[in-house]
Amino acid sequence: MAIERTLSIIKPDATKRNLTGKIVAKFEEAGLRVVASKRVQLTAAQAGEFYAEHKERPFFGELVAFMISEPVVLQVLEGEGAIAKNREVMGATDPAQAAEGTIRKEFALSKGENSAHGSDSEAAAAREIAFFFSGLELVG
Ligand code: RTP
Ligand code: MG
Repeated sequence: MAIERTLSIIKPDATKRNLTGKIVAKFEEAGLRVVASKRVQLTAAQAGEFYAEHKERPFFGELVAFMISEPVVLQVLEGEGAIAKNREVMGATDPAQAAEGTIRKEFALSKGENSAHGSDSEAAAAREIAFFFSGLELVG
């Protein structure tokens, strides 16, 4: 399988509860490597543009408000099949549906406050990495 890069966000519910290290450890244990990392406070405009695909969904306003409620940790993860692997380690969107041992099963509070984001395709990964990081910030 090819070496890929994917965008991960440790969401406000997790940064607020000081779970950043525990979440990064799950990715590292799965063979993913952190090749870029920064902690930022998103603006509503940035969060809205990032999640633009969900603009018409009923939870969009709530999602943007949540994503700007505390700082987030933005990371680029690299590894074999990193896009799918990241999503496997995160687990299903709704923690009630997430498999044992996944980030969302262990840490998520609800379907909305679900601790982590991961790009869902190669195209999304390319767009999302470029949205938050410049080439100079990516150190393989
Ligand atoms: P993400 O994009 O954050 O990695 O999550 P995902 O692919 O598993 O889920 P997606 O369908 O893309 O939804 C994006 C985020 O919106 C929030 N959400 N809330 N209240 C709700 O019914 C609901 N549904 C989705 C979650 O934070 C979800 O991760
Ligand atoms: Mg998604």
